[in-house]
Amino acid sequence: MKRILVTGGAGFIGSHFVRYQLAQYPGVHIVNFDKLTYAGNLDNLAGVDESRYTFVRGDIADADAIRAAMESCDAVVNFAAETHVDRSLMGASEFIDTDVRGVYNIVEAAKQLNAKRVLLVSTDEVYGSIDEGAFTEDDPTGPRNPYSASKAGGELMGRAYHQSFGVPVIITRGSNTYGPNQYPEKVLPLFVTNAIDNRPLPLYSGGEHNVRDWLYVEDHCSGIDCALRNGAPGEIYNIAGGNERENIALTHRILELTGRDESLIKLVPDRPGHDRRYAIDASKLRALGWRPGMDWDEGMALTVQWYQENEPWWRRIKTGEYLEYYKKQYGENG
Ligand code: NAD
Ligand code: TDX
Repeated sequence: MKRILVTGGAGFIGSHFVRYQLAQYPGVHIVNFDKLTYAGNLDNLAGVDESRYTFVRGDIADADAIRAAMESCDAVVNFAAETHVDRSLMGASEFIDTDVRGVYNIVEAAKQLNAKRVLLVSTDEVYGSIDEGAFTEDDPTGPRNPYSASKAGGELMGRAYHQSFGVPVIITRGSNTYGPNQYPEKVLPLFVTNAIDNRPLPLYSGGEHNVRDWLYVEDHCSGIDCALRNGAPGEIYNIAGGNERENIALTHRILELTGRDESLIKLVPDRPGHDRRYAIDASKLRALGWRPGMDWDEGMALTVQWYQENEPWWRRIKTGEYLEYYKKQYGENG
């Protein structure tokens, strides 16, 4: 793989993946194809080696544009997606355009161009909620919100293209990811940046019952890379962080690291259809040699420190469209 098309490479995980590829594989050239939605941010890629990196602004829902970008590449790794559950609950049209039709366009272009590898980055949310134990790749999917339903739709199209036409599609399902450069609508960067500003942390439903498994962004990238290079076409690989935390415990850790107290916690009405717990078993990817490297306490400390030291990055985001969304989601006094 000499030229890899990375779609959605200006977002949170995609931008770390671009840097990861350039650092790990000196012979690789990356083409980053990104629509630059509200979540896309070229600041995330400041300082990358331009001699081995090309940016193309485009929409994966545009079949001609994605096909043209794929023509010069051997493989494609898709990060491009509408990714926020709360936004999908306000309206899912863009989720269907990107997460379903966009993925269809990618696998169709891959079929036409005989791409060597197509890796679709998906999510543990497609399994739905689990009270005990952990999902394996053989378990049926049961998405329960419009975001995860759209991601599952894209996955199914990818699997169908492998079955029907032999397109070498590999799917990864990662757990909740955290680290630098995450758009501050997701709970972790939202709470960290609000805590820095001494503003309320809007915790849904008390946060005692909801559990997420946290995966450091570099570990998510190494997991995707392992599946891309060592995985088998047609297969699905879970990527788990192994750090299950109740939301309330996560919130307390953020308060501790930012030097704030519990008075900032604001209990707000629950998210509709809120999945209680996500948990996945990553044995299949571990059998290919992947291991997460980041310790939870260290990862949290590094992440909080990054937001403390990079205020201009998130203050630029917390304007305009962001403030409108915030008001709509959390109310005038949020
Ligand atoms: P993000 O929201 O930070 O970034 C998404 C990127 O995709 C942005 O750069 C955006 O401009 C781009 N994009 C959106 N629609 C596009 C389109 N139609 N055409 C081209 N580009 C488009 O996302 P993220 O959190 O980095 O997630 C990346 C991928 O990983 C997604 O597929 C997501 O479903 C998956 N995932 C995320 C997590 C998580 O916790 N963040 C966990 C598991 C899986
Ligand atoms: O303001 C909030 N208050 C709150 O209590 C927000 C935004 C979230 N929460 C809770 C809801 C969840 O239990 O925190 C938990 C995490 O919420 P999100 O950050 O919105 O993530 P989640 O819904 O778990 O989905 C994430 O993980 C899987 C990503 O957004 C997806 O893109 C990924 O696929």
